[in-house]
Amino acid sequence: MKSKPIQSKKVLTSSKLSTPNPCNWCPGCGDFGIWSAFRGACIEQKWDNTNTALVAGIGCHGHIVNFVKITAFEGLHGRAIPVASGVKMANHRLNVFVFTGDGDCLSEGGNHFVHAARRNQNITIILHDNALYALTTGQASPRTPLGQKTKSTPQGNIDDPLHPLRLALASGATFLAREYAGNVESLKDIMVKANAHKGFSVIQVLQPCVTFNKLYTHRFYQENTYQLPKTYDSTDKVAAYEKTLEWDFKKIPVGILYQEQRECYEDKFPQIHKTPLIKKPLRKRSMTKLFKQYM
Ligand SMILES: Cc1ncc(C[n+]2csc(CCOP(=O)(O)OP(=O)(O)O)c2C)c(N)n1
Ligand code: SF4
Repeated sequence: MKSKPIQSKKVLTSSKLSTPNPCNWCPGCGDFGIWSAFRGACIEQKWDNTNTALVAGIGCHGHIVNFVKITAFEGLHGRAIPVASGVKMANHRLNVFVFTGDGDCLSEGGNHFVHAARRNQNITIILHDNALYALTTGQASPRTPLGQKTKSTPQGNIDDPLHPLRLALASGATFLAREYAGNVESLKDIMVKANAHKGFSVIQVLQPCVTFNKLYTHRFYQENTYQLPKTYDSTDKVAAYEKTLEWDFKKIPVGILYQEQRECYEDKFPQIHKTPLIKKPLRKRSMTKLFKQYM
């Protein structure tokens, strides 16, 4: 494909990215780390309104788009990925980021996650994984561990949790990473690499919900995560699968788990290779003939 991502010529500063909206996350929420990392990446890479679009789901995570001055769409619960796919296909030169929660992405939006991965849609998913539904005050999500007591599981969760990177790998995603929200610099670097990767990129961010999740706390992640060693081969699919199993042993690897070069969805549409869809002239067409076939 010939067209390249649009490069902003302007110098981007922190104040240019700010919005007047007051931040409404609880003090200490892991979402602050994700916000800082993303702002840092925007400044470093000059991501702004001219070259980037954000899509968010519904939940505490989704508020992030109110605090970054870049064109954004906060969609229906679970439907962020199809909206982002549409944005990307309309203008594939944009950097497209999806901010989604573990409930939003894996429960209500689970089917979209699987199929966008299968198609290798060229977008970046930033999965705010707090292992429960936070905005609705702490019910179990697909990430809630077995046995954990929540508002909706007062006697302990009877379901096994879903592992998003394992699911994404099996579905065809081509960039998989995980980072703790408190490692802001490293998370920023991963966001930059995920966006540079041409294909479906998933970053599972370990995001403590300090109000409702008393198990997966900042301390838990500080004590139970480790950086993948430099010798780790991120092109080895079997090794990546094995890494996704390590959570079960309470040792949580962070870093880039997997990268693969594979044709992405937009590459399969020669009609948009030279010119993005939004730049194409609109042609007036009569639909009467088409409708008559169904009458
Ligand atoms: C179709 C639909 N179902 C349920 C809801 C209610 N609802 C709003 S936010 C939310 C939970 C969000 O949890 P998650 O996606 O994990 O995000 P978090 O709040 O934890 O960041 C739910 C169930 C809704 N708005 N729409
Ligand atoms: S409820 Fe949890 S996820 Fe939501 S803002 Fe508060 S700490 Fe963050």
